[in-house]
Amino acid sequence: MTGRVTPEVMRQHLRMYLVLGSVNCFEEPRRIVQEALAGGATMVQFREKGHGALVGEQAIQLARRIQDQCRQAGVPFIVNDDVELALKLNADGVHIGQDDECASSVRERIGNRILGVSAHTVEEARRAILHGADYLGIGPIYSTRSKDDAKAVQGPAILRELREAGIDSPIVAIGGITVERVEEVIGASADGVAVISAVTGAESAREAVEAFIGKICRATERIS
Ligand code: FQP
Ligand code: MG
Repeated sequence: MTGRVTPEVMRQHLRMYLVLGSVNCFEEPRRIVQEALAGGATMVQFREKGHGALVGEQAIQLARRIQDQCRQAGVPFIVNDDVELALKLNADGVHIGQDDECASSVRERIGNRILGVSAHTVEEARRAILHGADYLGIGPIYSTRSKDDAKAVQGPAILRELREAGIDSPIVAIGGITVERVEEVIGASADGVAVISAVTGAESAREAVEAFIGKICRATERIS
């Protein structure tokens, strides 16, 4: 058995992280995923929630299809919230937030799979790492319409604050991130960006992802 993902590899996976569910898609989710993977998305999260979300067998079917696509592209497939589903599908990982099951108990259940945890403060971030998180999802950095119960907008300052507090774990920024905002977010020391609508709502998901990747590469070169 291989061990936990290393921080170096985790940072690579986080560069261009696509998060989506059927609710976010105006066309076949699998087409958007295909395009995004062709454009170079580095990780995908299945987040099937919100008004009109699929449940039961239909949700599982969609998850399986996206997982297959990820497998073929060699990109990790992460399940949001639903640890049971992640285990059933043998997903590469799980993402949980502060209102979900406790990180340490999820870590016990998922073994060496990737564990992502949402955090909004230095304290939450420290606890998440202590409890076994492989990466932190930090946001909302900007205002977003993809999450009804999103917390207050934090701005990129929270990213700098976490680093100044000595947190050097892999961090992905989420919430309202557009291509134009990549430089600011990476400059504030995120390892990557997680996006929903900037890709699912784009005319071409592939071109959107390519534009993100281009910006991320340039921004990372600048700070390293
Ligand atoms: N960061 C990320 C990630 N993914 C997420 N799903 C969240 C943050 C939000 O539990 P949570 O997690 O606060 O809300 P929800 O379950 O509604 O998504 F960085 F991984 F992209
Ligand atoms: Mg959650």
